[in-house]
Amino acid sequence: MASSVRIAGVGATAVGRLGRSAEELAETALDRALADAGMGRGDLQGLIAVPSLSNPTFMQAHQLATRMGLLPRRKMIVRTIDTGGAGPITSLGTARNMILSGWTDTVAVVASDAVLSMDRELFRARADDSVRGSGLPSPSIPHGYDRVAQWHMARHGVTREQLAMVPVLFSHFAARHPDAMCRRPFSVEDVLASPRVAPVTNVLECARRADGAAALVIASSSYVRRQLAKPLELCPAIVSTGEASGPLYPPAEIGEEMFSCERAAHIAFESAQLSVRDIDFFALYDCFPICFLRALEAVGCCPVGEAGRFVESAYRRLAATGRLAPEEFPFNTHGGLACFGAPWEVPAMYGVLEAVAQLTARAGAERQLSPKPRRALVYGNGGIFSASAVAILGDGVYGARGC
Ligand code: MLC
Repeated sequence: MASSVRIAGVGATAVGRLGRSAEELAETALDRALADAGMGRGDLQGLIAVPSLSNPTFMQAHQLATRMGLLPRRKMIVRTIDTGGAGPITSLGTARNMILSGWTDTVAVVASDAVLSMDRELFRARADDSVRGSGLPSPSIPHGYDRVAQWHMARHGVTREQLAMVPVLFSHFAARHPDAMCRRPFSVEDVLASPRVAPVTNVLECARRADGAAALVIASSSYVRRQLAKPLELCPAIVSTGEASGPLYPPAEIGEEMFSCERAAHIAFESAQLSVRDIDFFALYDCFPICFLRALEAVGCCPVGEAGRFVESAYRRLAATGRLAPEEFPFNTHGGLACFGAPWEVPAMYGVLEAVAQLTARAGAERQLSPKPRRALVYGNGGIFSASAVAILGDGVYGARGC
């Protein structure tokens, strides 16, 4: 059995309007991740892909594997995983399990989409259709999150301004990332003055439509030691993962039972024998501010009902000094979904890539946490709080129930 499972290589394309198909982008990202690991296509023994919205195909991972000449091959497992935006983290966990089970030594995970190059009406129709039956007005996904935001505001006293502060904080980080779509920090006033999409959701608070792809190469530590020139210290371990599910869209009566991030985080913490105090960096899914606020509470960064005030205190520090040090707010230092960019089911991969950059001290002078974090937690969310997947990366408790 493998002693630990490592992220041996990462790769991504640019993010924005790229005018290339999801398949082409996937291929580029995967080849870059393989090159980063010092591997070739011939070294892969597994491939996991998530579906794209712009070009939905039957057995997406098989499509890609066949196109890239990875099949037919005797030792190759190919799987498509659909847990929406949680897909990359579900895939990470699945890849880890495949390796720990001894099925393979190496698995690539790839996510890609081209939803900005899509016709905007077609995007809206397909996005609305993804929550068919919800009865939500169009655009249905923003309206679904908006309903939850309103519920949370009524229950916990979160203010409209506190919601708006979330993308403001992340715009400050995104402006320091060379690949992010948001190029300048914006203010609460900018957010509140941007076009209204739903009652308590404006454009600058929405996951930003984008094209892009990202890939990971995952390998057993013994494979890394044996086959790769890359030092093991530059290959963070996948310490543990956890998953849980909720309904595809909010029920008529919203209640705590529809949320699943807390359970996913609990599973990940327990199997790693770690707690939130052991985590130095967090990549928390933030397709809309309410998703980030709920995640802060679910993983234990603040007590339930306090996330609005938690964000506001970071915002007040930013407003007082004009600058946000990554150590002051060790979350989504790449900028998150609204500010970095959101090619449909790819964004949790950007969370993993930023976590890997942080854990290996490669996030650059502007975003790197100091001291270098030992462990990161990455959370992916699918649908409208419909799927939660959490991964803990970095130093693990090896030999326990972790890796
Ligand atoms: C949009 N714009 C932004 C922005 N979002 N600008 C800055 N920051 C943001 N976050 C800009 C666009 O660039 C464009 O500018 C203008 O707003 C209009 O956006 P559009 O997308 O071109 O068209 P429109 O039909 O008006 O739709 C706006 C929108 C849509 C906000 C309703 O973008 C949308 O639905 N976004 C959310 C996407 C979504 O639901 N993703 C999944 C999240 S759930 P310009 O200059 O070009 O006019 C999830 C879980 C899962 O992540 O499972 O997937």
